[in-house]
This record gives sequence, structure tokens and C-alpha cells, in this order.
Amino acid sequence: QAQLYQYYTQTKNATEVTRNTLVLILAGGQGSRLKGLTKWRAKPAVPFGGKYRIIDFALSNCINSGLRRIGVLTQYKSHSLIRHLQRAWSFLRAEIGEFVEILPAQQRMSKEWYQGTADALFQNIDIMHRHAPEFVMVLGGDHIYTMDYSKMLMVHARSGADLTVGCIEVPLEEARAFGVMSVDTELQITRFTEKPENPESIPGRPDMALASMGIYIFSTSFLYNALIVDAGDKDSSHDFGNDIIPKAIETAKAIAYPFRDDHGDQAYWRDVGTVDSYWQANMELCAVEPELNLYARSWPIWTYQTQHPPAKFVFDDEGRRGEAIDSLVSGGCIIAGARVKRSVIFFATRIENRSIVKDSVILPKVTIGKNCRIQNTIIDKGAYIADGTIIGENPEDDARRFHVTPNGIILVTPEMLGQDLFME
Ligand code: ADQ
Ligand code: ADP
Repeated sequence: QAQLYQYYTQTKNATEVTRNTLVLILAGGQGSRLKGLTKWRAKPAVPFGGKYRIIDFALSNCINSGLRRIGVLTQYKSHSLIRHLQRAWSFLRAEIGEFVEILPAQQRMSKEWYQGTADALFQNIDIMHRHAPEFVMVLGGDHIYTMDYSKMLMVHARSGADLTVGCIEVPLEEARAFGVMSVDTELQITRFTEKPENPESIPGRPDMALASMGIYIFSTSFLYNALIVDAGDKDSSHDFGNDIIPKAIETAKAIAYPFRDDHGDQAYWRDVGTVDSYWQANMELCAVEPELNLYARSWPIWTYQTQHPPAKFVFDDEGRRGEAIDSLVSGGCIIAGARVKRSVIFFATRIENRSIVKDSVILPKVTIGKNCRIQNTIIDKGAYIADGTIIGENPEDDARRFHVTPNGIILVTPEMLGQDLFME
């Protein structure tokens, strides 16, 4: 009986854990490696996958995992992000303790904007305190994946750890871009290095490294203490990856949570922080059976979108077919006598006759005129592509007009085409 009593009092179920968790989504970074795509908007607000914004993935994961108390920390170029959050994510009901709250940098603790990711939390420590969570989950707002966070929370709660870090296996040559860790047989983190020059491989697997996904669960009192100590440390850069996590593994119980799918295999997770990786992750959605299943009814990805009529594919006046294959085409698009192959076409785009669009990502409200040939290209929102434009065939020509990545992906923005907002 004593054992049963202990079980009832000490074993938390998932609802107790998720209801007592406050999620904070870091959405304020500059995202400068996305070049023109983040010139006017924050990375989490960058459109992705034909109708979503990048942050919709983290937010949908929260809602689908039963996490309904969410703060989004914003800083740089937050207009379109805040507008999107208000439109798409204001349906939670404060009366029953559910919310998505926007926490902009507002110089409440000092005369500084958020100095780093840890400072972003520190500057909101009073707000966290008022919500009185038992656990705080910190997420980046800039990754594409579907993940049931409640499983990670249960592992954290049951292990009694102070900190749990979500991690994924990545090829060694890519590991330099991440926090890289080593773990013991109990998955306790023994070493953590942020963006190491020479990343350590997983024992027995020389080609792979264990990388941090930049998602953390903290037991609240441990987090408060770590943030206060960090805030007083003049040598700190006030960043989770550089400061808080490496120090935590020296002093506290910090465990790794390997993110796997339901079959125990490596799960789908993409950092879309560069133009190349952004293009690649969009292209992956065009596969017949993409690893990221947007069609799973059990895990819907929620977003906001203006209403549009269905996408339309028509013959042109010379009887040429308008068609798309291996592609995602959103509402409001009209493809008239043009061919689209392996591309993601966001809503309200028009592609005119004799044009060919291949291996490309076309953001909303783009017009592509007649006789255009476009491949390996990302075209930003609202651009007007004049009749006869050719992109992706002549590298020198492309480099003169547009941004070209190391992998040869071309980014075209309205500004590069001389279509600046102020000049309209
Ligand atoms: P990075 O992604 O390089 O590495 P960072 O640039 O700090 O880390 O961005 C993390 C998140 O915080 C992003 O969502 C960003 O928008 C946001 N952010 C950055 N500065 C902010 C600020 N001042 N205020 C509010 N939000 C801010 C991190 C970890 C690595 C890990 C990778 C995984 O540090 O250890 O491997 O994420 O991608
Ligand atoms: P929206 O919220 O309108 O859907 P986007 O996601 O396309 O916008 O983000 C673009 C953001 O950048 C908006 O805040 C828009 O007002 C702003 N913007 C875009 N181009 C310019 C420009 N040339 N000058 C100033 N602001 C711009």
C-alpha cells in the first residue's frame, strides 16, 4: 500500500507535466544567413512549405503536444512575425489558462535589447515567475520538424534532471554549425561544445556527431538560478549554447534526449538557416513520400492564410497545357499554358504561357510572365518577373543580378529586381 501511495503521489502523468510547463520560443535572432529572405522579416516569419511560416512548426508541435502556455520572444524585424502570431495563433483561451503571448525586447530590466538568448529569458524572468511553471521548455522558432514534446517532458520529469537537451545525430562535417555533445551510458551529458572547430564523433560511429537541436527543458528553480548567475557574469555572452548549457553540465544533472521517430529511427529535423538548406527542405516536400508528412491528420500544422480560390491550371489561347508535377501549388494560383516541375508555389502566384519553372520555391503573390525559364531559384514575395526572364542557366549573369549560394541556388527578391516598396 505504501508503494501504491508513493506511486500516486510521485508519478506524474503527461497532463500534469504539460499543464505545468511554460514554453518560451526564441524568435528574435537576426537570421542573416537567409540573406534577402530576412532583410525585412524575422527568420521564424519566413514563409515555408507553400502556405506556412517557419514558426508554425514549433507552435503546432506545442499545441499537438498539449502545451498551451507559450511565450514568443521577438526582437529583430518583428512586424510580419507579430502580425502572423496575432492572426494565426490568437485562438487560445486565456480563461482556461491557454495563451500565446508575444514578449518583445522592451528594455524592462536594463537599457539593452536582448543581448543573447539567455538574456532574452532573463529580461522576462518576472513574467515567467508569475506563470509559476514547474518546467520551462525553451525552443528555437526556426526549425522544420514534427515532434511530440510531451515525450521529452516525461523523460525530463521522470529522470529528475535539472536540464534536458534535445539532440539529433548529424554528419560530422555538418556538426560545426551546432552545439555538439558527448554522453555517458545513462545519456547524462559529459561534454558540450558550442560550434566546435573539430567536433567529436559518436563513439563507434566516426562519421556522425550528437548535435543539440537548441531545445531545452529546465526545472524552473534551476533555470532561474542559472539565468541570474549568468546575468551577473561580465564575461558571458548570455547565450544558451555558449554559456548556460556548458556551465550547467558541470554543476547539474543534464541529460540528452535523442529525438527519434515512432520506429526508433532518426527523426526528420531541419535547420533552415541558410538559403541552401531552406531551398533543400522545401524541395524535400515535393518527394512522392516526403519524410515530413504535412498530410498527417493526427499532427496538423496550423497557420493563417488569406482566403483564396482553388489553384487553377488552364490551357493558354494556343492550346498549350498549364501543368504542375511533383510540386505543391497553393490556393489562388493560376498556371496558364506554363509548366511547373518539382517546385513549391505559394498562394496567389500567376505563371503565364510558355514559361517553365523547375526546382524552385516561389513565395506568395509572385507574377511570372510569358516565356520565362526559371530553375534552382527562390523568388521572394510579391516579385514581378518580366516576360522572357531566364534564371538559373547562366551563373555569371545570375550572380550579377541576384544572390547565388555556394550550391548554385539563386535568390531573387523584389529589391534585386528594382521593385522596392518605396519606389512603387
Ligand atoms: P544557433 O541557431 O546558431 O544555435 P542562435 O542564433 O542563438 O543559435 O539562435 C537560436 C534561436 O534563438 C533562434 O530561434 C533565434 O531566432 C533566437 N534568438 C537569437 N538571438 C536572440 C535574441 N537576442 N532574442 C531572442 N531570440 C533570439 C543554437 C544552439 C546550438 C544548437 C542550434 C540548433 O546554440 O547549440 O545546435 O541552435 O540549431
Ligand atoms: P507580410 O507580413 O506583409 O506578409 P512578409 O512576411 O512578406 O510580410 O514580410 C515583409 C515585411 O517587410 C513586412 O513587415 C513589410 O512591411 C516589410 N517590407 C518588405 N519590403 C520592404 C521594403 N522594401 N521596405 C520596407 N519594408 C519592407
